[in-house]
Amino acid sequence: MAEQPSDPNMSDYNAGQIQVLKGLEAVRKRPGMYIGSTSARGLHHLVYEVVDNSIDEAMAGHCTQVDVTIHEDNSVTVVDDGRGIPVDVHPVEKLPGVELAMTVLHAGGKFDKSSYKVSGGLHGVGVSVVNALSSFLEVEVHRNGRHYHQSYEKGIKTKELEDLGPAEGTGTRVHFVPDGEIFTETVFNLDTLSSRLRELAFLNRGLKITIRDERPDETEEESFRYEGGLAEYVTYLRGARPSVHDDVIYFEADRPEAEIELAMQYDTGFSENTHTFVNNISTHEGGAHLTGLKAALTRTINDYARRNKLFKKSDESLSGDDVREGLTCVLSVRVMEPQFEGQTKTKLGNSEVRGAVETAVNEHLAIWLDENPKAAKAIIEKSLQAARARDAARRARDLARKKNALEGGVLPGKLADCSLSDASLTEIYIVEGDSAGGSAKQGRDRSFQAILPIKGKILNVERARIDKILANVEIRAMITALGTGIREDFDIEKARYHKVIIMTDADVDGAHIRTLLLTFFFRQMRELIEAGYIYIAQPPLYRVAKGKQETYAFSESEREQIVKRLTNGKGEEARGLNIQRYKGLGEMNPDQLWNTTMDPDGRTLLQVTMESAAEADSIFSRLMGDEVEPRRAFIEKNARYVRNLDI
Ligand code: 0RA
Repeated sequence: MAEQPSDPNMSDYNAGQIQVLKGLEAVRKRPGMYIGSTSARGLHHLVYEVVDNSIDEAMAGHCTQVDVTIHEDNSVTVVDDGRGIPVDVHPVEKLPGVELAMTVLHAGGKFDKSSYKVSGGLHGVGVSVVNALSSFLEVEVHRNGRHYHQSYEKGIKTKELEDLGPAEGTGTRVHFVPDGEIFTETVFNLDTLSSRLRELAFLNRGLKITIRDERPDETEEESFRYEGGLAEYVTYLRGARPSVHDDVIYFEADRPEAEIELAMQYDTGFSENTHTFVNNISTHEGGAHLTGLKAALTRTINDYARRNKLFKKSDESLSGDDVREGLTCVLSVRVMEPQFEGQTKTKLGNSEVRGAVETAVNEHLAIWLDENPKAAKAIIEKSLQAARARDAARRARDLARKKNALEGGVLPGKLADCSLSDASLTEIYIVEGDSAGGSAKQGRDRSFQAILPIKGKILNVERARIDKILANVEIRAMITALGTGIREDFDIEKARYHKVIIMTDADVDGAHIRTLLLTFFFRQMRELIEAGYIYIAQPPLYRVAKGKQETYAFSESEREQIVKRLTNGKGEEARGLNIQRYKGLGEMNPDQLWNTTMDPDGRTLLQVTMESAAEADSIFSRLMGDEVEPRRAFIEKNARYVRNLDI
């Protein structure tokens, strides 16, 4: 393209016209910069660009109908009944307005500053870009009672603006052939165009948009016109999902920062369907307007529920996700100078719009809820259900995550494992306290006996929910050591030991800890009890020594018998008799612990059985409660669930 004023064909071009040519040349050199791509997407964008101009005319209140036609040759015509592009000669540029619009980048906005025009992103680059990327373009204007015509090739005019004679009404017709040298794809997709045009019709209440496809085999015409605007859009988007309330919530608000239009309706589904638009452009990435909407929704719905006593508990509240579950919502704002940001330039940056939307939604939604108490109640109930489901789901997720972590295979650091790996031969002692654990580690037969010390107090979790129980380090160590997993994931085949021996102090605290452990096994590893893998160690209560001779008593009556025997009936006061009461396992040295409690040849183990799962369940359930008495009763009756084994 020649740019030199000395070029004979260009000699009458002024500086402005050289600028025009440079501009159009830039568009053809880097079309992607202006329309995003030269593939099908960019191709369709040409149509949107032309239609946008007609829509601008409609938004300004001067246009009622836009007709789009795809011709046989894959060229497109867009006709509107707006005011028509001005044709009078511009005083400075000395060219007709329509010619400036067709050749000067971003010329559109220069005509009319008072309307909402799109800018930024790929929109609003102007019809001149379409012109530059078309091998042929003709524009016709009905205005001033006359019919005007002008044509171009690759953005360069091939005819001066011509007056073709008298005409009725006003409007603009643009017919263009996308340049095959620019586009890798030159075939239009009817569905693609239809869905954008339908969207535009919903967004511009009452505007009629038609699309006709004249290509062979595809001849089809569709017409979109929605008197209900966004409200109808919401009904359309909701589709077959049953609604929670009959009427679509709808309002418009005029604010200095933005014109706001919102429509929404809840359905019985679980997904959120929110679409936001700025000046008819879909803002996929959201932005200020969406932020304002979300804040207002959460606040207004919570306020309403609280004011109308629809929460059961005083501290109950609904999260943003709760109040958006099953919501179909379209928010459309019109902003004078929109700032489009984000990866795809579909995020509204204008921060002042946030507050405008938030205030408007707070106000109008509160009024709507007050005026529609039945619908409001249904909406709150739906949100409360969402809240409960979300809570349950979160617990299940946490549980699953924790279970995964427990199956990780890294054995707890406190576990002193045995060397044999055949589970049918091995046993694990779960020992109360680190000091007893130390003695047990020293006294054990390390070939088949593993020791896991646990801190008793931390196990005080009988009334906690499973998520809390599983957050307990001691419990986690135990699950990992046993290797079976818990609950639905429990697998007895993975048990790393076939004897799990609870070894606690022979006092009330010890009994308590034993109860807690049994509760845990019953709830989380019931099959372990059913398989008979759970045992209770029986450490002695007394050591009765006479000289070098030492005997152990496991009960009061046993102690009495021993004392009688060693003193020939004289009783405890007899000299030379040393009676020690064990207050804890820790008081025994490793040898004593081995001899009395751990050596399979000398120990007594009680096997935990379940007379019936139902009965055990009821006992454990009572133990889960706040009352102390049933818990104490259980501890006393514990022996009912165990029977002597090794004797
Ligand atoms: C600028 C000013 C006026 C109309 C338009 C542009 C206009 C542009 C297009 C593009 C396609 N269809 C269009 N319709 C109108 C109005 C000038 C006036 O009458 O005051």
